[in-house]
Amino acid sequence: MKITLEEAVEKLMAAKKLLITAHVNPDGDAIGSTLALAAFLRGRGKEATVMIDDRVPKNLLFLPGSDKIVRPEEGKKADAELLVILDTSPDRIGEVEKAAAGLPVLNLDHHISNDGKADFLYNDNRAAAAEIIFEIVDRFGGEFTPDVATPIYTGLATDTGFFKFSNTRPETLRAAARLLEAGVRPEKVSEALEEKPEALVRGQAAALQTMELSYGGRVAGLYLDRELATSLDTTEGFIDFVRVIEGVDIAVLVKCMDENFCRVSVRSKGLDVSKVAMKFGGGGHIRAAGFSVKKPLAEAKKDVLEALGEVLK
Ligand SMILES: [Mn+2]
Repeated sequence: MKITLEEAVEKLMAAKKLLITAHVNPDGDAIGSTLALAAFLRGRGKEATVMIDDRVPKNLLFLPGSDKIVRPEEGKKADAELLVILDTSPDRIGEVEKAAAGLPVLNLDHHISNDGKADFLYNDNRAAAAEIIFEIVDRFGGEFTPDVATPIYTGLATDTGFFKFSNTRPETLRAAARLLEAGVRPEKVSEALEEKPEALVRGQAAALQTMELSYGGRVAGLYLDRELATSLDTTEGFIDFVRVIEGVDIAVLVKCMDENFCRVSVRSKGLDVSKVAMKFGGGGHIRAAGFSVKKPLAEAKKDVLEALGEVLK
C-alpha cells in the first residue's frame, strides 16, 4: 500500500523497537540512509537496529554507527515490531527477510522501479534514500547531529556522484547545504570514500585489462572473473572508467561472484537501461541500473549484451 511521508513517520513513531535494513551489496546510500534513520530514531527514544546481509564496505566504516551494524544469523529472529527497508524493494535484503519474517514492512525508497510489495511504501523519485531521511529529520523535529548529518550527506554524495549526476536537483543541494551548516566536513567524507588500498588500485588495473567494446563502440564493458571479482573489496566507480570513453552510450560491469552467479551494473548517458534491469529481475533508474544473472560469466555476458543491443535499437 502506498502511503505519504506523514503516514510513514507515524508508522516509525508508533513502534518502539525497529529493525532497519537496505539492499545487499550496500553502497553509501544504503549504509548512510539506514544509519541516519537509526540515529534519528534513537534520538526519539527508540531501539533501532541496522541489519544488513553483507559486509559494510571498508570505505564506509568512518560513518558513525557503522560498527553497530549487525548481520542476520541463521535461525535467529530479530526482536523488533517493524521492519524498515530503505533504498530497495523488499526482494533485495537477502537473509534479513528470514530474520524479520512476520514483521510488518515499511519501505522508503527512491527507485521508480520499486515493486510495491511492502505492506507500506513511501516511494518518491529523489536523488537518494538519504534525501527522504533528510526530509523526515527536517520536517519531524529531528536534529542534524553528526551521527545523522554525516550519513545523510554520504548517501546524497554517493548516489549523485558527488552532485554530478542528473539526479542532483535543487532540493538535493539545499539538503547538502543544510548538512554543511550542521557541521558536515565534505572533504572528510570524500577523502574517506575515495581512499583506496594499494591492492584495489592494482585490481582496477586488472579490471581495465578486461575492457571490451561492443556494438561499434557504443557499449563498453568490464567483465571480471570470479577470482578477480571476489578478490576486490569494492568495484564502486569501476564502471566510470569505461563510461567516459568517446562514443560510448552504455557502460556495463559484469562480476562473476560464484560459479553460476554474476552481478551486473549498467550506466547510460540517456538510454533507458532500467528496462534491462527489470528484464533480469533487478531495479534502478533510466541511467543507472543493477541486477544479477544466475549464469557463468561468459553466458551472463552474452545475455546482458543481447539485452543491451535491444536498448540501442
Ligand atoms: Mn540509493
